[in-house]
Amino acid sequence: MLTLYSFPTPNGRKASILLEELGLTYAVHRVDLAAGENKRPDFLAISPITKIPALVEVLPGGRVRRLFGSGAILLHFAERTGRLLPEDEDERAEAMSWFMLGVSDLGPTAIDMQRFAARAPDRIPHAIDLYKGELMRCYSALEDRLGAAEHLGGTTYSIADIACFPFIAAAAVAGGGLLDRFPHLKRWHDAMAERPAVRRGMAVPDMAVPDTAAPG
Ligand SMILES: N[C@@H](CCC(=O)N[C@@H](CS)C(=O)NCC(=O)O)C(=O)O
Repeated sequence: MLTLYSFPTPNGRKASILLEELGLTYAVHRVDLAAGENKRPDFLAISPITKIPALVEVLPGGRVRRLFGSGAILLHFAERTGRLLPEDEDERAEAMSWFMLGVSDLGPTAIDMQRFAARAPDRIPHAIDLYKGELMRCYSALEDRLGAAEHLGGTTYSIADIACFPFIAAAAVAGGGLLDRFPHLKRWHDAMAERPAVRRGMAVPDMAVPDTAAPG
């Protein structure tokens, strides 16, 4: 029995895209970040950093396993199922590199950019310029890679693609013409957005209400 703890954010959507791609059955518990539900002691026991996504699995015999952070969730299930990571060692190394870029560069930079550009009480031009520049580095790297390969890992669709897609999708709808400026990123984004599991996974956090099961 799997329960995903999530909220409609790019990191939240990564985990549900993964679970949908793997066809796993799971329940979804909405942790309302706006209401501070992530700071409650019951959630702290699942996610020590009090961030979503997190996941709880009740194993046979009643033992409980937790996973917190989109990176850990994606990697754990890719390894466990033997899916969504290339078999070829070179391609796997490439996929791992882009997976980490999604988790440790693209995601945190996009979140910090949002914090300084849209939510900071004072406008700090240096911080905004810094994060804008860092985001451009991520987009340019992705653009170059996707000009050379179909998927981030190479020929195989993988957790590297899942780790990056929700942040690119969010930037695409935020305006600014991101996808007009990066044609290879647009080709990849549009192909990802067409995948049925990606569509379902992107929508899951929006549909989840406390203690309800996800469809499928
Ligand atoms: N390293 C984590 C970061 C997760 C993260 O930043 N989650 C955000 C939502 S996208 C969150 O829960 N924020 C609540 C908070 O900062 O209090 C991951 O990759 O999942």
